[in-house]
Parts: sequence; C-alpha cells; structure tokens
Amino acid sequence: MARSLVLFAALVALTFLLASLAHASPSNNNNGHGNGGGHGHHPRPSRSPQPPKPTVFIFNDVNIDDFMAIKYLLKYSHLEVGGLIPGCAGFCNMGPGIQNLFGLLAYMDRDDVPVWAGEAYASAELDSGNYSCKYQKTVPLFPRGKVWADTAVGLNQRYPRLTDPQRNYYPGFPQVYDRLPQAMAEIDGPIVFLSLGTLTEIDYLFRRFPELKQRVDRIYIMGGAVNVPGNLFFPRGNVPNTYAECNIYLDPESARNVFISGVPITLIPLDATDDFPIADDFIAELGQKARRTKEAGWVHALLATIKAFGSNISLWDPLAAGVLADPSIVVEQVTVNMTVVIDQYTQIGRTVIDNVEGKPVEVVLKASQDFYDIFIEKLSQRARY
Ligand SMILES: [Ca+2]
Repeated sequence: MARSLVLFAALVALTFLLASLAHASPSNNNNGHGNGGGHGHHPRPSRSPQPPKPTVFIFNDVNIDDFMAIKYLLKYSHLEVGGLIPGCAGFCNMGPGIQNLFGLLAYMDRDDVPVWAGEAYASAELDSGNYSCKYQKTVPLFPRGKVWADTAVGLNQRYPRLTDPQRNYYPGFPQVYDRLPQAMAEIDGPIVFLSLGTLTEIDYLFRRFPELKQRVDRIYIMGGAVNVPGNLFFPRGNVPNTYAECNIYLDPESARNVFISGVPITLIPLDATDDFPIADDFIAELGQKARRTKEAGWVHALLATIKAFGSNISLWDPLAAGVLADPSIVVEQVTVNMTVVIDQYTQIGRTVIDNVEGKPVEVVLKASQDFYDIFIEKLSQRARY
C-alpha cells in the first residue's frame, strides 16, 4: 500500500516536472556565453539557426600547463576542439606525449577528439638535416627535465589504462600533415589555431599547404615577451639571452615564418601571463573545489605537487586558452607589426616590432585578474555544461 502511494506521488511529481520543462524558456541558461547551451529538445521554429561553432585545433607541447589549458578548453560548449597536435621540438617526448593526450581525452570522456603527431625537432634541424637540438639543449627543460612532461609529475597514473593499440605512438602514427587539411576541408564554421608550444607544425602546414592560410581565421599564440624580459633563465640555464620566451626561442625560424604569414595572430606574451603567477591561495581555492570534478582535482594535485618541488609557474597556456574562449578578459591590447629575431646570438627568439618586415599582430598586454576565478569555475563545472 505504502509502495503504491510512493509510486503515485512519483508519477505526480514527474508530470509536474515534464509540464514545467515544456514551458521552460530556451534562454533559461546562465552560462554567460551567449550561444552556449543548444540542448533544447524543442527549438522554436521562428529562431534562426545558430551559426556554426568555431573549431579550435590545439598545437601543444604536452607539458604541465598544456594539460591545464586543454582540460579547461574542453569545458566550453560554444567551441569545438577539433584535434590535439603534440609538437616535441622543446619540452616533450612524442611517445609519452601522445599517450598522455589520449589518456587526458579518455579521462574526460572525449575519445572523439583526434590526436595527430607533430615534429620532434625544430625546423632549423629538419631543414638542414643537422639534428643538433641547438636551441633545445641550451634551455634546461625545467628542474626535473622532460620527466615532468612525460609523466605529468606522476599524475598520468590517474588516467585510464588504454588498451587500444591505436591510442599509442606506433610506427606510422598519423602526422598532422596527413590529417589536418582534410579535417579542415570538412568544417563549415570558423577555424582557429591555438599554439601552446613551438610554431614548428603550423609553419610546415603553411609551407606545404599554403591554401590553409586563407582558411584559418586566427592563431592564438602563447609566446614571446614584448615589453618585459624573456624567461630562458631557468636554473642551470646557459643562454645569455634575456629577451626571448621559451616557446618562440625553441624554434625561432618557424615562429618568424608564422608571424609574417599574414594570418591574423593574437599573441599572449609574458607581458600578460606574468600577472598570473600560481600562488598558494590560488591552489587552496582550487583545492576547495577539487571534489566537484575530477579535472579540478587533477589540476589541484598537479599544482600542489609542483609547488612542493619549489617551482614557480604561471597560468601561461591557460591564459592563452582563456583569451581564445572569452576575449572579454582582455584589458589592454595593441596591434603592432611584429617579427622574430633569428640572427643575433643574444636576442634569438625575441619578439620585436618591425615596421619593415613585420605583419600586424594583436598583442595582449594585460588581462583581467578575474581569469583566476574563471579558470577555477570552469574546471569545476561539468564538461560542456
Ligand atoms: Ca606549452
């Protein structure tokens, strides 16, 4: 008897719920990003169709802040992540890098996103055949070397074990040049690139498929230092260069080619990211929300581990992803004609204003401190809410 009463009450509640859902306004989502949502089952016929979402391809060097930026960007519903391209001219090794990216995607239930291999060397080596790692070997790759990237400071153990041999780096693994042009041809909406490492792969894509330059709406680049010093002076570093930033320095020739390619560029340099050091209170705040989603928990564990090593890092790659996803966080931006120095020993990789050879680049000089909160909020929300 009691059981049938409960059943009846449940049925009444369900009826009310369905009735209220049927009258719910489609604008009743509060994600603050305009064309987000899109999950309504009864679209009003009078509404014009939504424009296609931008598709972003993420060129990355599979390092600690790349993981953070990719996880964060996968939370947004108003853009699609079309593919991940690891480039290992600098901080990563290709085998572990590819495995970790597939692990990250499986962890976030996003096995639909493809991974295509980039290059393992800078363009100067690939073009000359002299694989001397001339830039890479002068930069100590963080205190613990590439091991940091290879294991995500041990946190790749939290990713699911992958049993599919295709989700690993194997001989003949698809390269970005084999897959990206076709993938781009099948996309109707805007296409943007996000570069979180060296510009090697984008340079070669434009060299081999010049028509792609017309199809890329904008490249967002984390890199460069315009009015602030560079960051090559890690412990044990031996580069007498106080101007260059790592991503640009590790393949300056490619960076220069991309900067003068004529494709619209938004640069998020150290000028902007220097304002976003990761301090203890930020880690503590993230820790308070670490249980909400496994991504927030993962990034909290990552930052707490890195802090325990005594290393100072900033929201480098996440801020570049943040500007792409939500340009309203930009506080100060200038457009200048910019190139990259490739021929002066103590300034190689420097991003410079050059009104002769440079092409216009939008340079973000300052972003809103709100980004700290935006980053934590996004990470602690369910994916693609
Ligand atoms: Ca990176």
